[in-house]
Amino acid sequence: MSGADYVDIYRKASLIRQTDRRFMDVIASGRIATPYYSPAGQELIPSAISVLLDQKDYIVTIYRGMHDQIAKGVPLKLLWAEIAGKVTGTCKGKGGAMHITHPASGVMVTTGIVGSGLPIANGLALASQIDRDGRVTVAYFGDGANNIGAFHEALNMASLWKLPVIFVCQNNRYGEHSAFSLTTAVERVSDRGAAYSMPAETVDGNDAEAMWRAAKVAIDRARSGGGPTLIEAMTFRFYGHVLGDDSHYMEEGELARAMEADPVARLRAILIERGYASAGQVEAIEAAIKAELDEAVEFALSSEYPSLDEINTDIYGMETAA
Ligand SMILES: Cc1ncc(C[n+]2csc(CCOP(=O)(O)OP(=O)(O)O)c2C)c(N)n1
Repeated sequence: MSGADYVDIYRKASLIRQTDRRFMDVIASGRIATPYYSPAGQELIPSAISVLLDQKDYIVTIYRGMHDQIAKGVPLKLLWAEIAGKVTGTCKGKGGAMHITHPASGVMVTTGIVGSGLPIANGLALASQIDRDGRVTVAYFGDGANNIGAFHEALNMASLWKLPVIFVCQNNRYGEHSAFSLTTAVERVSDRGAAYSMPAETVDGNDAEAMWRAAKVAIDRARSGGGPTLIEAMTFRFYGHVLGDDSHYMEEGELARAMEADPVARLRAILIERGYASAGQVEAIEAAIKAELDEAVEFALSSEYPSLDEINTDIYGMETAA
């Protein structure tokens, strides 16, 4: 991995971190009303993967997937407007954070039903296989999904049909308020790859280079017809399950230790220590992000809500509700 790759990964991770902080501020100030599932702490996973993906490649993700969406390239203004419920958002303000969809960036669907994205990823990958369009699909999900039936069905079928799909479990050690070890019979999610004859590995998702290397192997395999890979990326979430969660169910000191080892701050230090970028260059990257963010927040807050005429359009089930 080159110094330029490090800088590209940091640029994405820093954009995600600043966006997350600003969302928490704006929500706390009452200017946007939404449940909020912060991905802080997990930034390096999709950042390292996305620098290896093409725009045409697909991802599917979950309600905690803002980092995945930003890393894949969803325009910041449209993301902010959608989460603010405005008509200028990716889904005209009617999907919200749970349903960010922006096909132009390859973000095909965001779901709130645990595990439901994996079979959808298979469908996208099957279409690519039939069309021979060279795309790969990445399915992002949490550790909670590894005990859902859809996970097992999707892995089996992807392996059998050698689909160009990569299953990325972002193992932040908790599913809502339940510890991984209390809900999962295997020690590692990657142990489950063997049951489906699927290459699988556990990596440190907070280590940019380890994540990048694992992603490269998986993407090359998928693109060359070698079929799927399961990657379990170990990480931690900094703000609990949902904003306002007091994290009472965590082990004493666990959260403080994770925050001390902040992966974004560590990557920033690596850039400077190894000379991939000077302190001034890193600060310039961060300042440019802040300016972009200021514009996106202003755009979202000053946009309109969908009109009453518009509000029922594109909404599933309105035929019966009318
Ligand atoms: C099928 C299903 N069962 C239960 C829920 C309720 N639920 C919402 S989030 C969540 C925890 C998921 O944890 P994980 O998959 O580890 O993702 P994380 O939030 O940690 O990123 C649960 C059980 C749901 N949304 N869908």
